[in-house]
Amino acid sequence: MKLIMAIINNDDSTAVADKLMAEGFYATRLATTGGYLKAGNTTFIVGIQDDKVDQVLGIIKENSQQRTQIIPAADSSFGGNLFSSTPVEVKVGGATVFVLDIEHFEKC
Ligand code: 2BA
Repeated sequence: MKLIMAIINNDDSTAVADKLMAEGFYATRLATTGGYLKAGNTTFIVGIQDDKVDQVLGIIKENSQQRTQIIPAADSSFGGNLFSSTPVEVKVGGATVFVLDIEHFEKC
């Protein structure tokens, strides 16, 4: 069994959740915050059998877009150490995905 942890842009999270539910997967959505931009994102945790990993990754990829985000000039609130005289462009996403082995699973 595997646990997929996928960090997804908030704007894509409803589409990802809807598709996961439609294809019969259980998923939990956590409201999370990126360490660098300090902006909200959504982390999905999905427990699945090994042979379903590709299907779930496909859903995440199909519904997560890469975006360009502009960080305003001289705004130290983004990343804490970022001081720039011109706005900085950062590419965010589609999704950041971790696939972990599950040692034990049960519902008690
Ligand atoms: P943030 O940490 O807010 O990062 C937003 C975007 O800023 C990143 O997009 C990346 O393009 C850039 N970025 C992040 N850290 C940077 C750094 N130290 N120097 C330069 N640029 C940096 P993504 O890579 O698509 O990441 C989107 C979100 O996924 C991240 O939001 C974070 O919440 C999560 N994430 C990404 N990689 C991770 C990792 N290795 N471990 C845990 N969370 C991760």
